[in-house]
Amino acid sequence: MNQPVMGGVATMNAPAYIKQQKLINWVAEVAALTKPERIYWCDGSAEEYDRLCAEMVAAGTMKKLNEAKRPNSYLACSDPSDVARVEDRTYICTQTKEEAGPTNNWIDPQEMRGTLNGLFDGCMAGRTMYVVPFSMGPLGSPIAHIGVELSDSPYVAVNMRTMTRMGKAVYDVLGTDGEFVPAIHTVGKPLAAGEKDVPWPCNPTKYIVHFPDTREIWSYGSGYGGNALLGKKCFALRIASTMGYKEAQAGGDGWLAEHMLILGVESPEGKKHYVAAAFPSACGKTNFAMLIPPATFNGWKVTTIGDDIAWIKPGKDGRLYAINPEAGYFGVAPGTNTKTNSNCMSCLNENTIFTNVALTDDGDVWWEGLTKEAPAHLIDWQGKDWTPASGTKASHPNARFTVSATQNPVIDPAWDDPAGVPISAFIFGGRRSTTVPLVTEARNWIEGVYMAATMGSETTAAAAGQQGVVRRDPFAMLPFMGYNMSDYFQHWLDMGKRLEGKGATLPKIFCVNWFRTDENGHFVWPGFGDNMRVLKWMLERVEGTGGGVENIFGTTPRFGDIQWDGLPFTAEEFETITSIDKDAWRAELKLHAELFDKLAYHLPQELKDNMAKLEQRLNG
Ligand code: SAT
Ligand code: MN
Repeated sequence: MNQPVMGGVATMNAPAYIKQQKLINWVAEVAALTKPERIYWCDGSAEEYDRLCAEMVAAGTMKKLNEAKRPNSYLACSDPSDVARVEDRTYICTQTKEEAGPTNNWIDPQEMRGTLNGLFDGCMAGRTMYVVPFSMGPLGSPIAHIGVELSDSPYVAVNMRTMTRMGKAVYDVLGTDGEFVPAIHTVGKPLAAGEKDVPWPCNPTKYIVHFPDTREIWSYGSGYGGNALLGKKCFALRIASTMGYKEAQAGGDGWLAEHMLILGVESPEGKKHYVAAAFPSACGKTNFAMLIPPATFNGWKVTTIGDDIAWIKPGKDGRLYAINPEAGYFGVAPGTNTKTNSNCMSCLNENTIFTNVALTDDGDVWWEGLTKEAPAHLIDWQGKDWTPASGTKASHPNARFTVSATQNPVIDPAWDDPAGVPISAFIFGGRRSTTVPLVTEARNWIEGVYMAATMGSETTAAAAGQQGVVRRDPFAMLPFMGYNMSDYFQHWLDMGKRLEGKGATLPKIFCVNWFRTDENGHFVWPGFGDNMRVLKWMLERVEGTGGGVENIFGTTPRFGDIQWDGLPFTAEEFETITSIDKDAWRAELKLHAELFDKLAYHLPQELKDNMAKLEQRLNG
């Protein structure tokens, strides 16, 4: 791996199995700019993963956990300033500001290229540049796409191996002229000759930049997941959403890149449906994707296709088919335990990278919520001694695990199927302590798109910034939209219209809220496995057997429409989380109107009409 340095630029030594000259030229160009000491071409092998991890242990970036307790697992602790996505440093650089839309930071592409060329000049000095080939989606699937990330972070290389289909086989799919998304990442901390590295290099200046027209991604200054694992939010959401939209603009059916989990539900009679559900970051997507039905739901099975991102494309039969472009889970550790997500806990038994959790005295990991009582002594995520009396959190609220999907005990047999799975229902959910009822079914596609477009959620630790304030988060895509939000709404509406025109039955659309609280601020709905009760009702609605009543916004279940056995939940409690407070909704509609004002450019007329109807019903 130690290749010689020639004239300040590492030699290429591209492996013979790479047949694409365009790719090799691009790597050479980036190396000429960033000036790494050496270039390393990742092959994705287990041997390579183990070696890179061992090197990071030697460098102090990771600790090897107790092999007897947590085989082949590691703990990485980041710089305290580099713990979450940086939305205010994330840019969409389209030709015009309108194309990026009012929800994105925009800078003229030429100007941004100038800035980046300056920042990236020599940024990898003294480091290795890893060439990381990856497929988002099953290799060779008609819904999948390929990317290549160049990064000076070995942490990125090993995480990408778990999170994507990474390695040599990608080059076979690429061939001599296949397309790939070029992604460049640096921690932004060049090393001078002889300079000692720090355990988690990063830079206070950060740029997460997307050029949708050329599908390029440039990321500077952060080693944190969503900023650095460029296959994830940058490619699979921001760039991919643009790709799907442009395909429709060019006259095709187009496709959707969504911030959605995908799960399968099978009834005791063997009837199976797949649903895709969008929630903002750190609102329980991973838990929902691995849900264990209550004991009284004999014979019901929930299986996982994906926990964070869905790529969705119309099939020949007019139905929407979804794949999980990822191959692993980058989930939130705090709050995860055998009660909230026992399947996830099984995933984490081995072969896991933990980031920013606490270290126990016997070389294992701990985080808030793992056990009722904290251990008497820990090393916290910042490397300091910690006891329950410390008064601080031992793990960071956005601490994460990286684990392969194949370790999920309830992985769906079709999770890797190149054809994807047909979607029967979309679910949109936010974190709202008031106003939004437990579950509502949209009466039609337009009403559903309206619900998703006007979704609000209280902010979480997944992004830097203030937590717990309600912000509009359309489709849970606010931080991940690659183009103009109103054009995206139109893309959804058009997709529905086109498919309906072909005689297809569209997925039903539901809006949920697991997070309503009582007057003391306590969650009323038990959530987790009990969400199965809501899921079952939704599937009954899909099949046309479920009961409900129409209200101002759509259809909601009555107390008697939900299966309650095994849960002592009263009609009064149900009322607390399903009631519609007209005054609260008048205030809510004002916020919808504010959002629509902000998104006025290209805002679909259908959504304005739907809002007018809502206002009428509310005041009528
Ligand atoms: O963006 S990350 O993948 O780091 C986590 C999230 O916000 O969902
Ligand atoms: Mn996410």
